[in-house]
Amino acid sequence: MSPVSLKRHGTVSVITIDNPPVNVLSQPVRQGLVDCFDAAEADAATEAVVLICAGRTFIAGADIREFDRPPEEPQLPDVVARIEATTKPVLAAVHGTALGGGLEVAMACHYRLAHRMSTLGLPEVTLGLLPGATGTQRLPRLVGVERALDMMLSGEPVAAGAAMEAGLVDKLTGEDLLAEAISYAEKLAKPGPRRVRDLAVEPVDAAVFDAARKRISQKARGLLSPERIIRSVELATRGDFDAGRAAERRFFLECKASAQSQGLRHAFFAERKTATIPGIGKETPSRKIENIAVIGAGTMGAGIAYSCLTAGFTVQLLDKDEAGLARGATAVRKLFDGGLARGKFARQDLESSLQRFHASRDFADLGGTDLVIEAVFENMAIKKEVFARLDEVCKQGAILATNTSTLDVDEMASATSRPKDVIGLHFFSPAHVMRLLEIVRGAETSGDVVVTALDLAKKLGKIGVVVGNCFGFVGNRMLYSYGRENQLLLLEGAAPEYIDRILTDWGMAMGPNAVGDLAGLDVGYKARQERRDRPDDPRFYRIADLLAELGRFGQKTGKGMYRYEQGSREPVPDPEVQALIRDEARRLGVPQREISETEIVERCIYGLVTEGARILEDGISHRASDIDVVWINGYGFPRHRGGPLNFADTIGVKKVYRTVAEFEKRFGPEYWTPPQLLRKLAEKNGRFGDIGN
Ligand code: 3H9
Repeated sequence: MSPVSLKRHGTVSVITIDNPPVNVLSQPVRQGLVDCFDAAEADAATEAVVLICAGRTFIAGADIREFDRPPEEPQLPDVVARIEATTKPVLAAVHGTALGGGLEVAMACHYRLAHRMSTLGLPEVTLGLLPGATGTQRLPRLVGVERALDMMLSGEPVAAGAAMEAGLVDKLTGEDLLAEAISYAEKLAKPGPRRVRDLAVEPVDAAVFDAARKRISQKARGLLSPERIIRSVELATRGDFDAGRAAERRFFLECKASAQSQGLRHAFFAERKTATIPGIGKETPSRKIENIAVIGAGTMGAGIAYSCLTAGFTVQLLDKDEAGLARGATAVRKLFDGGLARGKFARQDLESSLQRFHASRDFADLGGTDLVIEAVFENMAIKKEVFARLDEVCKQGAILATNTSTLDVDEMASATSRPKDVIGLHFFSPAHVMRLLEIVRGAETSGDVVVTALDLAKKLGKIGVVVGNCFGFVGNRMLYSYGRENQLLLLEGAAPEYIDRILTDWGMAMGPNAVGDLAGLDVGYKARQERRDRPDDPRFYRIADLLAELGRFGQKTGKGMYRYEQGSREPVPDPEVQALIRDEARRLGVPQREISETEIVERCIYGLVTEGARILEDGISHRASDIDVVWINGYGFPRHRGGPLNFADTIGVKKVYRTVAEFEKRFGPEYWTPPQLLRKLAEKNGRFGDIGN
């Protein structure tokens, strides 16, 4: 049965798309639309047509899954042209979200009625695409060039009210969308069809395009689709709709075929897969969480408390130190002030959130807590003490979580009588900004605790990724390999700023040396001291350790791998560090040499890939794409490369394997022995992307 149906109500034909969950424009929908518009056109009793969707939303866009297959007829630009050509007035009735191809379909309709709570947008840029069904030509005709560029370059949807003010929507409605649409359509027979393609684009100064180009050169460095969006809109201003449409189509196909779009599409689906956990069925219940306690009122604890408060939980911040607790409470308040200033919520929401916030120094206050998140100093003995105390005071069924970034969750669980209730919730700093939550499942953590943690992530607006228990879990375990190569490259003669520039040019949000200074070199130093399986290699993180031992902790001390002028976060290369690295290399007998850009990228990024492969082999992650999600959302890995393992798939696992095998010969087997999984995949021409899906 077709997902598109036609039913006449008096003189109005209603075409309904019913393609759950989000009414994407897959081939049967496109065919159904053409058939139904043909039928409505041919029906003499029909004077106007309404296009509406069943279920929770209007059309959410083209079916992205189809982009990896050869295109099937009818194609969306033709469907859109068919809708616009209808000789009877066509009204789009929008609810939920009208996104991408969905908004393009709505713009091909002659009028648009939108539910007050709906949103409309062209998010194609987030998938490395541009609107490919005349969106780049129609939107500027409706809302003007500047607004259209903003919407398409940010990909952010706009609320129906704002869309109406901008000219994208003709009328807003309350609850009964269908009834209001029919009544509105009945009045449209007289004005008749009104086609967006016939509207003129208001002329703008060329400076508008220069400004947009400047913006993308800063924000979307090296990305193809933003530039193609700007060019398409420039063409729209020339007034020839068909020429603009043809160029847009060419650009769309170019972007769709690009590795950037493939990587971004991979990231889109990877992020939606993380909630499916092998062995935990949909029937597994979630525990009820209303009251959350955060132990440790440092920066991380305050950030976690703030995130939980803004998500509607009641939060208790606990610290044994009075002054520390006061500082934590002030930090929470400051985060709220910042949120208010940025328009994240209204003042009354702030006040009601703060009413749910309590500070305490007494563990005995935690008796009613549903979930405790421990965020104390990264030291096993201290953490075990905290867990033993929690075991005494918390009610049965409470979840006891640790925010450790590297330490053994099972060992902490062993300090309690209820290891099945213990889990790792590894937030990333700043906790209220970073979207990743690594959910560490201990050997005994029960399924419902994992499900509850995934639910919590969703409520906090984060992406929860379930990982196993090992030193550093997924993210930091891989970071060790990446950082290890950075450190070795320093000793071998590559300057910190050279390595950082090459890796940021490659797409990393920041270089590893600038990141170290931002996070604090003392933090990594202490974590390495706690590490039991630290390699017996004098070169291992030698430069970072040396700087930390000299009190050069990074930005907070004004000196680290770089130096920082008073009050500035701008890293300045420091000759002292260069001399120190040279001396240390000499002392350790490491010859310094010129190192190519390719070698830097390969050693750092293949370091990530090989550790990722080991993580899969060890069962710490059960899906390659989960590893990609961790690195994209927690470590600034370029989203358009789809994560480290997707990147390996893109360039070919065979190539990665061959290079790693060469590195084994060149640099020794200690770090570079190719994992079995990498070898096996290379032998059978396999892909990481097929693991765990
Ligand atoms: C485009 O339109 C190109 C055109 O300009 C030109 C063409 C020629 N395709 O996110 P959810 C799946 S590009 C295929 O969990 P929510 C999703 O994977 C497109 N599948 O729900 C998930 O599947 P599963 C432009 C899609 O309520 C399920 O639907 N449009 C698509 O949190 C539910 O999704 C976009 O970029 C899709 N387009 O959020 C919008 N969309 O259940 C992309 C969703 O198997 N979509 N799925 O895991 C979204 O932003 C959100 O899905 C939406 C709902 C806000 C709609």
